Amino acid sequence: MGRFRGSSTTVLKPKTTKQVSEILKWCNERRIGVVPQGGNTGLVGGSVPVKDELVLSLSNMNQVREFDPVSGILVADAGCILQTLTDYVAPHNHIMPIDLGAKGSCQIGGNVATNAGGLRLLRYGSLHGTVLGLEVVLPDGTVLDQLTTLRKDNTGYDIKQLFIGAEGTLGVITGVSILTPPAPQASNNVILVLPSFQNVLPLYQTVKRQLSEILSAFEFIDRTAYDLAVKHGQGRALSDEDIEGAECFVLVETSGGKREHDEEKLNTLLENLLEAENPLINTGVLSQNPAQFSSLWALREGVTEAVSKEGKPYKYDISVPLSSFKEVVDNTREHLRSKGLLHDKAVKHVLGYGHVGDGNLHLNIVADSYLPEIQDALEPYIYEVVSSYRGSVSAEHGIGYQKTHALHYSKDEASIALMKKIKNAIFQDENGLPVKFFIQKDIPQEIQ
Ligand code: FAD
Ligand code: 2HG
Ligand code: ZN
Repeated sequence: MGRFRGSSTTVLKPKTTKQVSEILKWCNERRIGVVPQGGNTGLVGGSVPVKDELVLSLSNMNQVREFDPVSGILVADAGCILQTLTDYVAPHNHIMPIDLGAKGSCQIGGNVATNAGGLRLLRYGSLHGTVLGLEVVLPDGTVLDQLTTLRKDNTGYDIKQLFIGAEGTLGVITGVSILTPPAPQASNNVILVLPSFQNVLPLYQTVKRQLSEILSAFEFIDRTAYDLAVKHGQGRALSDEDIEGAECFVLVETSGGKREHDEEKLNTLLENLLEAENPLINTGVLSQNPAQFSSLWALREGVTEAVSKEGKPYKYDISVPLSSFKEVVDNTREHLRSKGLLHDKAVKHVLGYGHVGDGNLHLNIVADSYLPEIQDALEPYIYEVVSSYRGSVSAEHGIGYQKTHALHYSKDEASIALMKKIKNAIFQDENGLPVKFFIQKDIPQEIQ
């Protein structure tokens, strides 16, 4: 996002876990701040230095360690790029349980560190379920070998879970063991064009009921998000006729075992939707071949890139009730308008998109430039809205540098205190005292 900038002089790119261990031990003894960096695609400023920290890049740790085609268990270095792993397991008829727009650059270690959600969570669940084991280097250089490939292991606390989503604040992930599901025999997708956001919820219920086991994604983009994706060349635009009167769009993907069966189910769904007395959709555009399948996905996956091309993005990745998605986007726009900030030289667009099935809305505000008055208008306004729904101020992107001050909107005091205790238990010096130094340059004040 080009929003955060530090003044580091050093990037280290270790090739082995032993080297990571030596680096962390050396830095820990000298109280040198370290920023673990994966593919640097994170959206909350967690992977970039903000002061003069040492950058520890995992990009040279990029080997697959083992793959068992029978169980589908993959063990890989943390620096392997997600797309590379996807390509690696594909000939064995497996897929990665996680997929996201940044797949060409993000690393599996970064995905695990952020507990990234993405486009397949609806079907395959979160990384808390699919990651079987981790190898982690603790701040003092200790290597924690939890790289098991066991499906079951109830021997005490499940310590690896602590590092999933810890964003590098507790240690550096160097290896990941992950369960890869069998590749679906058939995948289809369709973009449904909706006249009103009100229809999204009943549509989701209908689609779930009718597609049941073959439904693998249900993603939402509003009209502004669609227009920006098209403007910046993400995917192929639908025809003018198809998008006439469209307030928003839903991308539905199916993944199943038999093409004819899945196609029949999807076609029947479309027919039922279009022929209903009060149709929930204006129309549906079904992909007819692999190129169209990718092109429809690009309209959804490409929104982040389109937003960055359009201007300077303010990003809010929130969990709120599905029924409030539109209200949150519209109210934010009106709030900015009431402050006189909705014009070409300030905020150009307010848009919403996201993972309906996960209750996760991406609220993006695109500005001409980053301005303090926009920032002040957005925060704490948005966090208070989220808090009023008992939602989350970071559904899937993490806390990073950007959201540290907002943690208390989603976590109560007791939870923050417990996080602090856990952190202190890991960051002890040889006298048993918690060290006042952290592996990542900026930890929420509340848990320092
Ligand atoms: P980085 O950005 O390098 O790092 C992210 C954080 O993890 C930092 O705090 C860093 O210090 C830490 N870290 C990185 N590697 C390690 C390691 N080996 N050990 C310990 N800590 C580490 N996120 C979603 O959840 N769902 C999405 O659908 C999604 N889509 C995206 C689409 C685009 C186009 C982009 C640009 C981003 C998207 N993201 C999404 C954000 C997401 O968090 C990242 O893309 C990804 O998970 C981060 O991986 P990375 O390797 O780039 O990590
Ligand atoms: C997505 O779902 C990502 O496309 C990115 O999580 C969201 O850029 C964003 O705000
Ligand atoms: Zn997302």
